[in-house]
Amino acid sequence: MAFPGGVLLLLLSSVLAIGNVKLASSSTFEIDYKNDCFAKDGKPFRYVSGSIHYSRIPRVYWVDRLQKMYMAGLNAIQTYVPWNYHEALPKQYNFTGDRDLEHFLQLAHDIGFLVILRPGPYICAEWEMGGLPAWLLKKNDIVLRSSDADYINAVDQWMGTLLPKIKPFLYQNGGPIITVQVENEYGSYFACDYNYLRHLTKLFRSHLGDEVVLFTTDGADQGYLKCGALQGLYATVDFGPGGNVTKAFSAQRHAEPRGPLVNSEFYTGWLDHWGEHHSVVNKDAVAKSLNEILALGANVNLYMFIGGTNFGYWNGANSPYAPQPTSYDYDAPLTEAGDLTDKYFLIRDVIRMYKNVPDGPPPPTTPKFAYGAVKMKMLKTVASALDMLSFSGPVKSIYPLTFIDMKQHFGFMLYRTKLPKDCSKPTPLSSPLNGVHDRGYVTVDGVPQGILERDKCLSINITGAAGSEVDILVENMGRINYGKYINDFKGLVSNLTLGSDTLSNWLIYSLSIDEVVSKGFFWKGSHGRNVFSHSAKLTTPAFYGGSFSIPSGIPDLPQDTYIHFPDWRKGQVWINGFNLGRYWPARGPQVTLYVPAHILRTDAPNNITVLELVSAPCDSGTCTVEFVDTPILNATVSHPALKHKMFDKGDLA
Ligand code: 6GJ
Repeated sequence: MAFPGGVLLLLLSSVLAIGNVKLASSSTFEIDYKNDCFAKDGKPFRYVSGSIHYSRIPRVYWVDRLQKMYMAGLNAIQTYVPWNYHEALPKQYNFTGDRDLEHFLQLAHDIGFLVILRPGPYICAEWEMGGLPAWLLKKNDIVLRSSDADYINAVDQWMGTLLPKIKPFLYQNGGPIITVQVENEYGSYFACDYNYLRHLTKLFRSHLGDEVVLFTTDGADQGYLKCGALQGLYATVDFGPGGNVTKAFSAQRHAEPRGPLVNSEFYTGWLDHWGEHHSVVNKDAVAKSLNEILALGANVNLYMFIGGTNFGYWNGANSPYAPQPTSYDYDAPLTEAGDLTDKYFLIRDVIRMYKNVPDGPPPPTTPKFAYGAVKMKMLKTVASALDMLSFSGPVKSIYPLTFIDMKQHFGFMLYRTKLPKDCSKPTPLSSPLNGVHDRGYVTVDGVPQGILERDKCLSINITGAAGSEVDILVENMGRINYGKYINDFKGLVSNLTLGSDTLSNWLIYSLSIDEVVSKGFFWKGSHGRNVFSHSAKLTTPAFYGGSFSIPSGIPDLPQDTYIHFPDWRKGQVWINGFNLGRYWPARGPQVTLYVPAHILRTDAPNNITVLELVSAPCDSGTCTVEFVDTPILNATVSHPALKHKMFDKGDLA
């Protein structure tokens, strides 16, 4: 059959194009059900992987951490993609700087790693709302992680942006990504919506093609696999050290009678919560169970190999409400700051029994520098800075509005009303429905009265004359990342009562603190004076500032450091406008915050801004912060508020 020239050229080019795709990469990564293993380019393959979350490590340190992981003998890394880290507002995407996922994947590839990618859309991970963006809650009855039409539309839009970025990095296309996880431990979630999992499977296939191995991960129990596994997705399990490895894998075998054994999260450590003792996991127990897993020929991902940091407001929480700290050290083989530990070398020795470990030493632990004490001074109380912080002024509302109502997702919001009656005698200010999400710092005419706290303190006594100004600064401490309460609304989510009366007629101030701090506004204008509470244990929530210069003439500065808050209680800290995270030494276990060197500068003073919420040591105390070279993550914790008492006196720590 004769073809006109143009058609012939088109046919030829399409054959070549198809050929090119195949020719460009004859790489294959499959499940070999006959030999119960993975097959990479047709040969049996077992991965020994470690979890690293790029969203918790500054971009400047990605190579250092990845190289340390490579020198431990790992041949793969596993990472989550937090949706809310890349789409802060609907269709406003950010894949630059510390969020440059493609650069991270390319670095992993260049270093020689394969990649196990976990794009969610939900990821758990002790990360704010399990990675889901808070703006989903605009539909206040949305059923997250289900076939809810609004949720699915948002997921389709997000995955339609993310997955095309991922496709070129698939192993089949010459990249490092060998497997892709769908959802995350869905069997632990109440919805058990198979149509949702089916939709995700179709969605991932439509963007990534039919070759990539898609898998699920669930707790190692048939109960979890019942709702977490789905035909067409390879079921894997997760479990930590100290248990019966064979029994744990038998749960996977129930779902996958043939194919590779896979532990997708072998816990090398564990997470912390504010007010609980720092979690540590015995390195010998980790080594013993790892050895048993590898001896079975199983594939394993060590969760976490490096935990890193929940900078800013990115930490999640568990329920009953228990937020996680800024540090995600996780007692992992590499510390939050990337330091090598005994656990690292012990794990490397176990891996060396089963596969080649690169010769030579890993990159060394980075040096830490103690820049010393920095004098702080009070800049402004939150109340006196409202004109700066609340660009559009207050919203009037008879009853309180939530963060979502106010179109704010993170940080702090100020709720103001007037005392409707004389409270010259201590009068209970209460949240009968436990609606302070998550902590409310209460002042009357600027005088601190106490602190309301979700699930811990639902009532405090206040005093003041009728008509006095009642301010409640509400702090969002991080959205629940696991379980059925991840639709975690913030702010005053239900009414407050004064005595037996419901408070009403509110002025609600959305606070753009990060923007104001980054522009250095607090340093201008007059500096306020503190107001102490009648109990003299509290100070009015206020901003404090200080600056320090990196000494010249000392080689290799700036170096990493840790910031310590002697006699401060709880707050947020920024350095040169970078939101380092939350400090809460009064509650612990974390006392110091990791300061990566790249946020410091040598060409100008380094500006420190602290928002102290409970009590600052600046009228009689030291009023300094201190840069030290050793972290404190395991302070002893014992606090009355930790007994989960309701209707108890405010947390004065
Ligand atoms: C994993 O399941 C999760 O997939 N996991 C944890 N489970 C939640 C337990 C709550 C009481 S704790 C550490 C890990 C990560 O959250 C991981 O994302």
